[in-house]
Amino acid sequence: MLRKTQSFIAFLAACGFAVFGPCLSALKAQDAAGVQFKPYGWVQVDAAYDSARTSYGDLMFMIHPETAVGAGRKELSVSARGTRFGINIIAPESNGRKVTGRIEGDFCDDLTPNKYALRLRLAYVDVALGNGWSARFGQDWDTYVNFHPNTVDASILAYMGHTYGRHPQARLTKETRLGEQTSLTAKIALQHGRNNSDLDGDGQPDENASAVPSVHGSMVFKTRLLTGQQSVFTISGVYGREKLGENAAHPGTYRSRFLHGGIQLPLSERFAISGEGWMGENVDNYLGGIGQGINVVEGTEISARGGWVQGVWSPVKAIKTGVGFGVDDPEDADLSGDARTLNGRIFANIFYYLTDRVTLGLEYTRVRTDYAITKDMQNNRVHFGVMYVF
Ligand SMILES: [Ca+2]
Ligand SMILES: [Ca+2]
Ligand SMILES: [Ca+2]
Repeated sequence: MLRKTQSFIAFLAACGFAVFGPCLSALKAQDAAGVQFKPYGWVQVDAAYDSARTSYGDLMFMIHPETAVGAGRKELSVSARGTRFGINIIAPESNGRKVTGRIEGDFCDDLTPNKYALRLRLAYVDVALGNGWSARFGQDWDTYVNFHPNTVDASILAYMGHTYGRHPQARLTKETRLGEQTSLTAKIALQHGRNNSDLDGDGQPDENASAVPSVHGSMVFKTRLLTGQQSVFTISGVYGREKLGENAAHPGTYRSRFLHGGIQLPLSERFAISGEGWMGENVDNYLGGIGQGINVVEGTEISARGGWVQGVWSPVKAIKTGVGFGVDDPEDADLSGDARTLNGRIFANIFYYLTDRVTLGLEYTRVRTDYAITKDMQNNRVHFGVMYVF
């Protein structure tokens, strides 16, 4: 089994990135033990015009402050780093347990155009325990992440109201059927942080220094209300700790707390609204607080709140169009220096499904990033993307 898996991975690597799409399509494989490997993914190219430079170009989180080199200049950025591939792994039932797994990567961590480095996004095993119980171990989306906004920009409103992350974790899930179309799912997990912040500069990530995992819980209620499609209601919470050592101006243990809710509500067969809202402190691990978690000058956690709302309309099968906004608003009194005090965008987009597998997306976005001391920045953005899903 191990050798089969190794040879499969070796074959996958041998395919090469330039041709991996066609290779993977031909690779729906099954080994001698009956373990199935189902490849999936997409090829993506993005071109974004910004009237003021952003971090990070075609994958936008915020506008550069006027003190940054080249800030305020217009820019065209183009990349294929949103390209992604993954493998679903399905093992035959054994000891009455069904085991599935997933490995997925993309290239979004590398900010140098045209020579992207592969990044591990997901890698987990999931064991179905029966009666709606399941256990998952590995790196997955954070437990409070139940859905995303529909944007051309692959940052999906990061630092602008949509909180998310992928972290190593151990998660226990119980799904209870309450009716034919109604279910309640409870999830609890121990997770570890991702952003590796070392604010006291002692060489040890501050979350590692606390020597405890963060605790995540989420409840998801799904039912059919106004249409044949499912409505989703979620409520989630997080508690974690980070520790700054003697190097810091204010050594000690800092909390990370997070309360999060979401709604996905189809109002007709062709129109749906969705959104999320959250509040918390020291939530930079989850792309909240515009990436600002602890104020090391004052020795306090930075409180923040935010959210997003989007309406999506599908007038015909081949077209999906939406408008929405997202905002992340840290508490100004918790910030020091030229901190980011507000970050948000309003956007309108249209997706055209050229074929079942090829999608063209066009998005206009008006962006605003406010700074505590220097000028508040604004940006007009036009983003065009093409995606080939396999
Ligand atoms: Ca540290
Ligand atoms: Ca933090
Ligand atoms: Ca603010």
